[in-house]
Amino acid sequence: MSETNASLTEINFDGIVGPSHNYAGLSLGNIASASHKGDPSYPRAAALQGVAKMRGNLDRLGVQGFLLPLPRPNNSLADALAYDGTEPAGLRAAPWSASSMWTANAATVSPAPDTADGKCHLTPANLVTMLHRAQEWPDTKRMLEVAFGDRDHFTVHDIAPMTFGDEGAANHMRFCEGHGSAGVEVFVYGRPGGRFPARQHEQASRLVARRHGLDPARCVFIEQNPAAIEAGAFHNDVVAVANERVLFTHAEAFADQASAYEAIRAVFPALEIVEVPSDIVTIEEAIRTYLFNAQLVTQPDGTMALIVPEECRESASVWAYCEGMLAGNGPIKHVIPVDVRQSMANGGGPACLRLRVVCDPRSVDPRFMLDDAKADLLEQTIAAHYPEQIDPADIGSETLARTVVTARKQLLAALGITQLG
Ligand code: SUG
Repeated sequence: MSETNASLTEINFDGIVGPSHNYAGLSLGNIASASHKGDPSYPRAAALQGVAKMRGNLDRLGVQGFLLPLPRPNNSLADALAYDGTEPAGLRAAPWSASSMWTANAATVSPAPDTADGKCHLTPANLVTMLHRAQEWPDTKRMLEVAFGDRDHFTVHDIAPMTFGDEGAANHMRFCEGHGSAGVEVFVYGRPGGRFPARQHEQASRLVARRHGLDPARCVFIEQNPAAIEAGAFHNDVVAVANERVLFTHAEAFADQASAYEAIRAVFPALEIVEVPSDIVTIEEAIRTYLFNAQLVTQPDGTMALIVPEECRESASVWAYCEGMLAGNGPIKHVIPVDVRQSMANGGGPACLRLRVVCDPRSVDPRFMLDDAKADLLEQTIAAHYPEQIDPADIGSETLARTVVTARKQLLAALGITQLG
């Protein structure tokens, strides 16, 4: 294996939940989104849950970043949709979506040890499959260019051409001996034609790998199991997660499970697979509880922890599996439940809420790095300015628009970020 660059660390950049967080049922194929459609949402609680998760990870890992909510309502999208009252409600809700909180879909990231020019490459995701998500990339790209503006260390690319759906890091896994050493990057794509859209296209994954300057011999392209997509795994990160040598996966994640393992092992022989069998946790229960939409992290003492949603603890089969796993001799030594229920109700677990970037923390714009004082500041600003509740009928209201715009402005002002107003 290549040498390790000790200055490189994995940083989780969590999306701060935006003040317009709501349940509009916009994501076909995402069961939580569909089943919570029309429920009242609680943006203040949602954002505070997110900050609490970040605080926990800051304590645990010593480093934590964040990305900001995007400007909402998006008036230019609203104008483009030419409302006259005949449009479906989903079209009215799209410009209000706070979906950029799920930063696992913000971009695909290839860290410096994997790339030909030794820089960290980021390609913002075009998210073309869903209208409410397709509006994100221009603002996301601008933000990535600020947060990762140091051109000696980072290259932020254009999005993939819109013909090819790209949903970013949610369909990308990286295997390595340690985060600072050269990795093997695994891209998981869906084949279209099923009941639900396959949101990650193979050619998007392949062009991202080429433009990031990855060694083709250290890239693996794997098809997602169409049955998993049918069951509601609209991204690979709903059924599998990787960290260093470890792949934690459901037995039905990939179209051909054995060949997928073989293909990764062929280029990364140290691979350790923790496979959860279907007769222990069904794919439906895995998707309902988001056991795999977990953050699998290496703690400073070298042990691995799995940060799962609280919903896992409430499921008899999932929790029994976790307890059995901890009693065994596997690589995952801790399972830590966190409360992100407001995000979960829209299909976003702990892993959806973060974008992993392996880099030298000193190369990141410090305004996007969390410390305790900034966590306090975020909490105060959220508590003072975020709406407590949004009912479906509030979407489109002038009063709510003013509240949402002001809350975001206050957040940016508190953090001293002026470029993204
Ligand atoms: O794109 N939900 C998001 C959830 C994204 C989860 N991300 C990862 N798995 N990485 C989505 O489907 C629901 C919005 C609504 O219905 O109002 C939504 O967009």
